[in-house]
Amino acid sequence: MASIQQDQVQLHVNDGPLSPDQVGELQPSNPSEPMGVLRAKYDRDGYLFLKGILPREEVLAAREAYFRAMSSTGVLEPGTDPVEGIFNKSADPLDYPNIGAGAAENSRLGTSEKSHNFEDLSIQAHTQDWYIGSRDGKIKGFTNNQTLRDFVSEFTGWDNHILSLKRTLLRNNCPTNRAIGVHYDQVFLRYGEPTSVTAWVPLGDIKLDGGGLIYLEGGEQLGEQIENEFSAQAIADGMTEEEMKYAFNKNMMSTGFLFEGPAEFSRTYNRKWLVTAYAAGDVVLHKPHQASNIHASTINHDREGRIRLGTDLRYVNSARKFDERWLNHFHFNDGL
Ligand SMILES: O=C(O)CCC(=O)C(=O)O
Ligand SMILES: [Fe+2]
Repeated sequence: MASIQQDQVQLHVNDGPLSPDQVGELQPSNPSEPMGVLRAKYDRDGYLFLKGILPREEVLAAREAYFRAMSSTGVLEPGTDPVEGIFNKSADPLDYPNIGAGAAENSRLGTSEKSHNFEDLSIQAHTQDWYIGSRDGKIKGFTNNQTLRDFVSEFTGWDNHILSLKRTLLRNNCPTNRAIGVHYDQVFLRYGEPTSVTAWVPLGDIKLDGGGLIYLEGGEQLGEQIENEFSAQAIADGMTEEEMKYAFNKNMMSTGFLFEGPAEFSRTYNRKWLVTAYAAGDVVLHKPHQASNIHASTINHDREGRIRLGTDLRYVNSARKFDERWLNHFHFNDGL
């Protein structure tokens, strides 16, 4: 992508730098385009990058609430405004791990006492009023965002059957920390039909090198190829067909990821990673199945030390079979 080379922005993933020929551009859509057009793009690309679908102020208010709640951990640079989410220059990023970035069965990533405190607080954030709303209904809560819910309900045609899953993940990518590996979401939602919709919501602006999500270009045939490789392996392992259906993990990393390193993955399968800068208010909808969507994240190298915060909200059709393990808030060792 020309602009990336001109700007000399080097993108980094878990296994090193991405070279310019491994990178393409994620295509934006305007939420006011006709639904038919948007649905066709989602079916073709496996993602729909909706620019500015949410009010910027609402997203920034959520960012601010999150960092206010986390500030006692020392994660923020002293004297900076919490909404900026600037990482403390004198802190060690390893004391501030990115929950959900790859520990087996969502166990802790951190090893220090500081990191455990940070992880505990990051988990508590998932049940705070600003995020899930207050019991008395006075505070609506970011995850109950009506604009997004209405959009997904119309977009999918699920209408009143739309259900937003309680299990979500607020992901705090501090500069240089490990990012999420190569995966598709159905692995974690496999007790349901592969029709859920993930809404990946950046909570704040994310520069190109600020640790945003990246999507693999044209996964269609690749998904099939990977599936066939899995099946061959499963048969070689002596699995029955029923075991095979649920045992994706046996053929993958213990974490459920396809691969830890996006750079090598792109070289092996000769596919580009589609990248972009994100603004507060943008949302990417993506499909859960490997035949249509494989994604990962870059490592945060924001020059101002801005922490990348995002959340994944998931929607399902409650009239169909969905993965009920997602009806509880995220907690460590929840087996997902
Ligand atoms: O925010 C991230 O790093 C990962 C998000 C993700 O994989 C998802 O929303 O499905
Ligand atoms: Fe994902």
